[in-house]
Amino acid sequence: MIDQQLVQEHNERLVTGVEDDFAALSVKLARVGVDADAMVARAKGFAVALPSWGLGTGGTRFARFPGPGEPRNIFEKVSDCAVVHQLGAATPTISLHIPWDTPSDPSELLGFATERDMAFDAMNSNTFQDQLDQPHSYKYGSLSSADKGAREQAIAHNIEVIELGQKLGSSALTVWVGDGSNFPGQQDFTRTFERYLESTKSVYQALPDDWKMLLEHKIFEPAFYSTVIQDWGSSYLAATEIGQRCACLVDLGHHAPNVNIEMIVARLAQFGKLGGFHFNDSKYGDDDLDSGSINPYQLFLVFNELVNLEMSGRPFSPFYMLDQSHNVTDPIESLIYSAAEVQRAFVKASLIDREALAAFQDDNDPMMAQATLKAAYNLDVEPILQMARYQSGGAIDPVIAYRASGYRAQCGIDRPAAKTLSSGIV
Ligand code: LRH
Ligand code: MN
Ligand code: MN
Repeated sequence: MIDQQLVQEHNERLVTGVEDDFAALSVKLARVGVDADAMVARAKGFAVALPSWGLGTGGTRFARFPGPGEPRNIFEKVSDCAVVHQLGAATPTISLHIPWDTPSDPSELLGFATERDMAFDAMNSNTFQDQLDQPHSYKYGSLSSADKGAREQAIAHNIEVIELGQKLGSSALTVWVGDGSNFPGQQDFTRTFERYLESTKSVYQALPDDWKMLLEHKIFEPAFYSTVIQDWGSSYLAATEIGQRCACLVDLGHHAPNVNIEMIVARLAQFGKLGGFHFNDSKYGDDDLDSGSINPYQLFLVFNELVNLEMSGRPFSPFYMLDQSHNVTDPIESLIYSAAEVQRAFVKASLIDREALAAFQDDNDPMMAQATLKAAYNLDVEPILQMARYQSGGAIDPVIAYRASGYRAQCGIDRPAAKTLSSGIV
């Protein structure tokens, strides 16, 4: 972890300016009946989970350019996550990917995380890759494979992930499969989906009563012609067939360009099947860029739906996770930044005058309806986020504090990387 003294000194240098900015914003918000302190409290209550796979440089299928001091195992990943949370104060949990993160001793891992005030969020299974010494290949699919052996192996893996998650205090399993086909005619759509449903139901039978199972859809990749759970429609059908504790997970990067994701969110929520999110941003496909870096307005509109849902008083507790990894930034900085962008969208969406919006909608006044959304979106809520971090013991400007700490350089010394030239596959 970073020396808390350093964080304090950083905050002391900035806090007067933040207090001034916050006071000015409070006056402005008070004019429209909003209590800025209540917004700080909301921001402090907001949390999004970190993806364990986002702490290293993800790269692309062409090349990976590892940075210095990247984590080499799950313990080092947890250490980095703890730093992200220490400074950004919005990410108290970690979503693990198995077998990438399988610990030899789960209780040791749990203890290590707890000592750093971190806990475990949804567990991710992985049947999109073959593992060493595994008897059946996933080359032609996993839960939906025509090969019964591959299906049974994938079911058993998912059940093992649940069992491990129970030891770590998790309460959800996220299932994303790359199953699909590259050529017309390669697979029978209906029979493939039937096999998927049958396998997934077997996994569901092993789901503890207080767990959720989240089905993550994705339009394409690695399959380039058809994917079994390609969109929210297939995901909804599957989740409905499978059972009450099964719901859909929306990864923002898993849709065709220009798809109205916020409307998908509303639909799933309306029918009780909105299970959770993988937040990231993209311009072309599943780009896994930092949240809010390309289309922050879309993120805000997603949170408009989520806050609306919360205000409606319906039971609602989706899992919020980041899912990003790429080539050009320090992953700790990117994760701090993304978490703050998601939190920003949440705060801005909380500022929408919902009564006015509903009235403009009922009056068929599109100009004023969209202006009501924009009034909240265009507000600079940075002082609220800064104040929330400050009050939570985080850093007012977490990326600056992180850079000043020299944490990465120290990791470069403590974590000597094996000397290999990483090659891309074109
Ligand atoms: C698939 C995906 C899914 C995986 C992760 C590594 O594209 O979004 O969530 O588990 O990437
Ligand atoms: Mn994802
Ligand atoms: Mn993805």
